[in-house]
Amino acid sequence: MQSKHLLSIIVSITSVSFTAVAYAETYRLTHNTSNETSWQQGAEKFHELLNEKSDGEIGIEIFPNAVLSGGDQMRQAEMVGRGDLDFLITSAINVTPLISEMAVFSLPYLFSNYAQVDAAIQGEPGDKVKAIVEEHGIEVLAWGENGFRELTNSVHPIETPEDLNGMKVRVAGPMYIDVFDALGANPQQIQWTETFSALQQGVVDGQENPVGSIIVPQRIYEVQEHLTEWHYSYDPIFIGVSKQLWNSWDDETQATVQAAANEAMQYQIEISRETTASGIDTLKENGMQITILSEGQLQAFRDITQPVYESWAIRVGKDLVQSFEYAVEQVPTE
Ligand code: X2X
Repeated sequence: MQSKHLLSIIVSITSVSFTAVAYAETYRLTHNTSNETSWQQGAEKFHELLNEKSDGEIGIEIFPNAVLSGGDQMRQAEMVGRGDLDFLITSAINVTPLISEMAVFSLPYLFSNYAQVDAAIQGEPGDKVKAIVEEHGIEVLAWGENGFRELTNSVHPIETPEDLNGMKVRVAGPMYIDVFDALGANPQQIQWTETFSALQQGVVDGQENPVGSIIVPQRIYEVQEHLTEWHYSYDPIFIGVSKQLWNSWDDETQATVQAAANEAMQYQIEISRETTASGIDTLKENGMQITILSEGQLQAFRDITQPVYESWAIRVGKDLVQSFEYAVEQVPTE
């Protein structure tokens, strides 16, 4: 009799705590930059909006610097795809080892301006990529922006491909290795979280990243003297969620999560573009020397990276590349 009573107490305690968890879900979100970036601000906005729209039922715990994948920025997508992690914010180039089609956005010199970027990525071509990523267990909720990637180094101003000859440059992913090989540089793939100290210690001389999203907030100007605005590759980010988790939600929850992601990424894009617009001045104030290339100088970089465009276009798939090219062509270059 007494033990039966004890059992019923245990059962009721268990169910009380179970009920409490079921009414306030906290999910884990991984991203691979510091907590100073617009990626982090986008993640915080996502948490805020989710909380608000779900009347406090859903929250997000944010883990920057890819800590949940042991600092390995490429592994985050794999983990979310398997359902081991809930949400991620990462940039397209990090997903290329898992899904080669994700390289389409960053093909060298595909995009010349934001209007072209928006037409393609927020339009039908972007939706095609979403459908491909979904097959790998990740629901892409909304696209945000890392940005046009610019080149920095600690040796000398870069004005021509020859200036890159033999230079040790840290790159993020496989396609960029091919690009820098084509440019005659010496590319090395290094985790982003290890790049600042690699630059500081002279393991590498240079790196490439967007001004507003990364170079300014992660204070790359402290370890780099020169920046060349060459806009060679565009890199989007996205909020993704494990398909397994997504499928476990009813329509209403899905709509709430979707709406929060849309707004959060819109907000993130705004910050990223504002910081980029003011970024060159910030970098100058912090002692960087800025090189702006003329149209003729840019053409030399376009020409030399064209074979990499061609070979990666084959890996991505002709149809997908063409849908991006078509969307770009509908928008004037300047
Ligand atoms: O690693 C990088 O360079 C970064 C932070 O831009 C990416 O995630 C691709």
